[in-house]
Amino acid sequence: MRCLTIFLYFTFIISASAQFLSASQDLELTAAAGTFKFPFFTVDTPVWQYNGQIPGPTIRARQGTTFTVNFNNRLDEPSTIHWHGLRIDNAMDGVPGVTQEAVQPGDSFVYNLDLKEAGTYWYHPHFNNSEQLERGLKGVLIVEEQDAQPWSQELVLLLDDWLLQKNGEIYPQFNTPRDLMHDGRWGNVPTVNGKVKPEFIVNPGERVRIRLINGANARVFQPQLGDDITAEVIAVDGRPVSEVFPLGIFYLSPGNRIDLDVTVPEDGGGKIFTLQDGFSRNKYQLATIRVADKPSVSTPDFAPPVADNFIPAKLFNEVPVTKTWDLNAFRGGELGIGWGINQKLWPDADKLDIKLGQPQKIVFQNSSGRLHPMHIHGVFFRVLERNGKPAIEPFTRDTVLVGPKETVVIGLVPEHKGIWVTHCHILEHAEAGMMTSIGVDN
Ligand SMILES: [Cu+2]
Repeated sequence: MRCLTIFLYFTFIISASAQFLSASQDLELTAAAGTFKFPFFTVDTPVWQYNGQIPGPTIRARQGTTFTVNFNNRLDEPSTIHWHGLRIDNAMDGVPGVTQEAVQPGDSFVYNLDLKEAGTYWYHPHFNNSEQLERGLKGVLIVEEQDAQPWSQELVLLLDDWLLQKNGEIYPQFNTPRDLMHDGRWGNVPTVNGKVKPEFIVNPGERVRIRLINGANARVFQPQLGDDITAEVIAVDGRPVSEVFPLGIFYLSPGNRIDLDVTVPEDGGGKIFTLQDGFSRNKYQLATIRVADKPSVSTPDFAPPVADNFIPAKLFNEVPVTKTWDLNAFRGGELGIGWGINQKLWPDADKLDIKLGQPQKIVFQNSSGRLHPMHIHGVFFRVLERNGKPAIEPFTRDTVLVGPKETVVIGLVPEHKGIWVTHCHILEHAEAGMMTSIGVDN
């Protein structure tokens, strides 16, 4: 009975954080050790969490405002917060040793976030990443458009996975040789907002905005909703697409986000739609969407915003390659296996210096047989080519999955001065050195 009570309690907390927490313009965010109840264990799992919640509170703020977060570190080790995808003042980017000093245990740091662009973002530490995120430190940050749109409802789904032992504890060895030699640490328990296969209720005829965020250390998701429900991608990595397209096959790698425009069929009352993952060989269920057995509501008729043609691919036609980054592993580094960018391990990487406003072409050349979702802080980019063939992507990104032996060419126009790190978002690879930086100046 006690377990059930705790479970219900946590369920309430999670749904409250995911659905109803609407922030004022200031927030205290405290990282500390705590416990979390997974449904299939009789014991509580020790975790690290923000404000006592798994996942951390969903922060909602409006475009055009400044949002202040007072971060308190109550962990036994240093930490910081990185605001993934936000293009903000470099000093607020949360990278220790680059944009700020690490926040020591017991100390605090104030992040002032100037929210210029609406979209789906998330936040997480940028210190000892592979352990701090895996133990539970992450949350969603939503910047709402100034002009609200008449969605019937909005669902926010933070996808994650956990590597749990039979005793209910998080597997305590991090950055193992196995993690490092492979595609990082993949868990055995996928979750959505900290829950296992949660159910979301919608009404027939509703038009629902679904925000999907991949907060896992290493797992790639390929979300699928089936053919019986219309799901179109309206935003990638926080920014509206320039042309809406069906969900189809979209690799949501660690760090990626997509926003979906989902129309529930008018005659769908009583049906259940499954959100499943199609990336792994064996498909598995992430969540279900249950349609209430009720008459249809009227479907709101509106067009979600599309991006103006921010960086046309042709802008890069005459641009020579600024830099090729070769991605590969070798013996070395503190962990015994180093993941290098041009054979160099962070922090011994070569900074790439580029000029504000000048188009740049950068090549990710994966010489390894592993996955590398490459993330650039503070800038969005377009994928121009994959393996020498033009890529057709009507959107920008801040993270791109570079497959085994694949070569991906990207184009970007830096808009914000500062030092922006670039790293693999498989956090074990990043911890093993796969990080470099871009310096943007006049
Ligand atoms: Cu990698």
